[in-house]
Amino acid sequence: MSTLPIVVLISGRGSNFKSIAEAKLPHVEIRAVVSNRADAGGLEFARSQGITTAVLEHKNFASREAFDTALMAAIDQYQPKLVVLAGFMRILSPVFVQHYHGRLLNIHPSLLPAFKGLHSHERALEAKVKEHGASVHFVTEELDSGAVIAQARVPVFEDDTPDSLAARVLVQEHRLYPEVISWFAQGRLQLQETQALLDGKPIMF
Ligand code: NHR
Ligand code: GAR
Repeated sequence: MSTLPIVVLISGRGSNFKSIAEAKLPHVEIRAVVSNRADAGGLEFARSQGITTAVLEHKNFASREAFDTALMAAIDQYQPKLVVLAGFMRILSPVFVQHYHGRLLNIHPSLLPAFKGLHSHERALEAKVKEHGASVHFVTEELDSGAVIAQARVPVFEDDTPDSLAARVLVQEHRLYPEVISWFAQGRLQLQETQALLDGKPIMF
């Protein structure tokens, strides 16, 4: 099997990036980690592992499109076959999403289609749901609305706070994301129209 070169995009702590790196997935090579914030904690871990890092601060660009164009150029230097959003906090414009069509993944901390967008844990608690979790999906133009590939579920407890719930979900994220990336590396995962396929069969949620 040939090796899958990937680029990981982060904005902060980078624990999902770390879980992917530490999984030491066969046939996956992390070519670079790119952050839109110079102070993202995940950058230090990358440097400690000898993984190439790049920082592109969105605040230095005049528009979202200008930032996204520079981000594409930065990513494409590494010629990834897959781009992984791991706690990346900037909405991406249509040209970016189309450029990486079928090879751009995100992990979102909710059971999609519930609680798209920011502050999903707070909103899950406000809605008094009994179950919450995380979803890995192909990224499409509409925020958090691309085909769902896999989900992990956790119970919600009466005394949960957004932080306690986020911590329970995060444990599952760290298990889920490396597994999905390994499927992609094995050539088992595809986006066909608006549907995710695993081993050629539709993944239903
Ligand atoms: N871009 C597209 N086109 N489609 C998706 O599905 C995307 C995306 C970019 C990021 C991650 C997403 C999440 O998992 C993601 C999915 C940022 C925001 C946001 O509102 C919302 C969702 C996600 C990421 N960002 C603000 C913005 O103006 C900035 C917030 C900040 O900097 O703290 O871009 O939840
Ligand atoms: C994770 O819970 C991830 O699902 C979520 O932010 C956290 C990032 O943690 N992503 C988003 O909310 C995207 N908008 P990490 O930096 O430690 O991986």
